[in-house]
Amino acid sequence: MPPLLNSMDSEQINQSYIMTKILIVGASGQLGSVLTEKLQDKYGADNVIASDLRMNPSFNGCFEVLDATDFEALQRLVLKFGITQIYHLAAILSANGEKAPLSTWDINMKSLFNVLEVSRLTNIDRVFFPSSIAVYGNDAPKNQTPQDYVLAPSTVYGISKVAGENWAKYYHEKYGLDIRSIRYPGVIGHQSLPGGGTTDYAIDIFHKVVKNEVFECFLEPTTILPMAYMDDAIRATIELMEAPKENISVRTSYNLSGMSFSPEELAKSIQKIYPEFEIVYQPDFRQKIAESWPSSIDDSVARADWNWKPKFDIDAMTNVMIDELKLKYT
Ligand code: AKB
Repeated sequence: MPPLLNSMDSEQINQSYIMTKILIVGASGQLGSVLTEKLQDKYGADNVIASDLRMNPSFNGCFEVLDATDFEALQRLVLKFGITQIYHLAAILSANGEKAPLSTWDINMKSLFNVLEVSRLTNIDRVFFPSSIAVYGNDAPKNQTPQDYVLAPSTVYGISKVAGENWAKYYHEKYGLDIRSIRYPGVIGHQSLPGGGTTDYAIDIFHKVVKNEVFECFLEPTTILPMAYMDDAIRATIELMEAPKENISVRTSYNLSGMSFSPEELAKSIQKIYPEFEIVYQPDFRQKIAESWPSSIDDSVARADWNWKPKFDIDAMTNVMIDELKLKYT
């Protein structure tokens, strides 16, 4: 017989945690790997099913190989585990997407359609779909880009995110699917490596710093982009997913801001700790992508709807990144 809970314990147990079974699609990626651990801590390792294209031998917990472009395979997994929530994180990012535009569109859209349809057919409670600052294009105001400005992206990744946001809204309005989304800025973390984005330089730079190497930056020194520290990005994702339904006024995707900086400003922040650190600039095709994106984002709607507030600024983020990566490399 299970031990009896005292009244305090039973009050503390949130019924929805007990009933929740989460599937993470793209769990080995930059965000997925960190989010998976956070959700395991919160909901229990048995209630979180991580999935990705290839087996992850070092993974602790329940892992399933899944190609999210395969509708039947996705549906089988959802039914097998009695999934109630899906976090769909798999996508080809901005820089890699420009190397293969048509297959990027196919992969990003097919996997999203499969998640939407399986969610509708199996009555999934809640879905998370990541969008990006890449939904904005050259014509949008660079500073404090508003939530509701016209979306005219310049990359295939951005085009797939705009389409995805509209499909999310459509599934919400037509079928009542509770799908929620954030337009992520560049996310910077020490736990995982980035995978083919334009903001990747802001992670790569820290690996070079702690290895005492010169960093060759693929963006111009003064190109300012919106960024967020990983802890803030993960907290935002979970706070949005746990917010009461009636608070969610945006069914496309929420603007989200952490901090904004240029490569030059990041180098200066690093040089406060490593004065000898050297950066050189060798801009490539990613410069044009970065130039088409906002420099800073107006996230006042997220702040008003679900109390979003970032905790990390550039120096706080630099300190943690260097401390954590020093541990990793020594
Ligand atoms: C990318 O650079 O493509 C991503 C993003 C901002 O969506 N990190």
